[in-house]
Amino acid sequence: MKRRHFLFGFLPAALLLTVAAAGCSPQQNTAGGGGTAASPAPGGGSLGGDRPKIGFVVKSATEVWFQQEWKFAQEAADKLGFDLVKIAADDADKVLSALDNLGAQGAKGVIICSPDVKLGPAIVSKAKDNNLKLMSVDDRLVGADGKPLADVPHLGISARDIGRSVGKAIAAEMKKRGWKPAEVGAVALTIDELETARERVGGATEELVKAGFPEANIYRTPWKRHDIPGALDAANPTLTQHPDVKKWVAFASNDDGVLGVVRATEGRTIPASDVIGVGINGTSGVDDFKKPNPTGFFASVLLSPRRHGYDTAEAMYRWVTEGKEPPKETYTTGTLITRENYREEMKKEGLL
Ligand code: FCA
Repeated sequence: MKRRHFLFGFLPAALLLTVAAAGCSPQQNTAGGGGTAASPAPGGGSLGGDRPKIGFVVKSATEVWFQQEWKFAQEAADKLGFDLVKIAADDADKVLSALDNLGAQGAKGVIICSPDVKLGPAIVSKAKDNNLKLMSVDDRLVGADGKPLADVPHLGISARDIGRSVGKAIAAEMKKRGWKPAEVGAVALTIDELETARERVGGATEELVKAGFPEANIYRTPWKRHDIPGALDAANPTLTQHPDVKKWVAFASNDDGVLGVVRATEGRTIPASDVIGVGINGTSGVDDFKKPNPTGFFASVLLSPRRHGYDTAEAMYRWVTEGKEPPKETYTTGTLITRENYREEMKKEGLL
């Protein structure tokens, strides 16, 4: 799939983001793309009365990553001429009723990042009942046996490789700061039920150990509520249990996890210079880079919400209008960003 560059700032997406940023609890939300005020289709696509409708269901409307994904999906809708229905669904009931709701609105397809990938078979059957073509983004749906649903087209990240670059970045920075691995503790926030998270944390662990980090000093800590406060709460007991450790590194499946750990170290007045946190996404970690003084959030692997939002929406549009099915698997890559290079890298992605 091709990379595309467009102008930003379409009003519906902006309005939606304002609602999400104001702390609107995740719920069905058809503001933005689903409106009937059909905007022109500058890039061609279907003109006239029958614009196709496509749903984009995400597990969290408050996580910046998903706001960005929606924003780029909306760009595809505006450019190609279809209506995008954005729905946040943070539990099984909301996911299933979102699919019924889309069916009732006459939507033709849906892209989903489910709050629980084990809902896979239920999602497939609901989509079928509602005549919705289905593809997954970010988190791959699994069947009752825990194996990926290979028939559902999926676009995700190259999780193991991206995790490896997190581990390498931490190891390189430790070396630069002259830290002795034996004196350092690692908080690794885990979501073991989610393959992409397992792979990311697994890749980072693998590289750290390869670089000489003692495996026994990697404290795997389950991350139950997948937001920054949830990560802070998860990290605190781990830090408390190791009062002798003075230098910490942190990694997780995304920025929010690492930001939570970093906030926990700050709460315990561990100096930023004694913390090396490396995230994934770039979309929320960037807030720490913008602070005047460095924090313990040292780097992130910047992903492409544009590819995850725009490309999936375009692929679904082609599927419903031309019958062209998306590839079964597409995996995207990332770029390491720090305070030094984040501006130019984020500009390239249309994020600044
Ligand atoms: C998962 C994570 C998100 C983002 C996405 C690509 O869904 O929860 O933060 O990293 O994969």
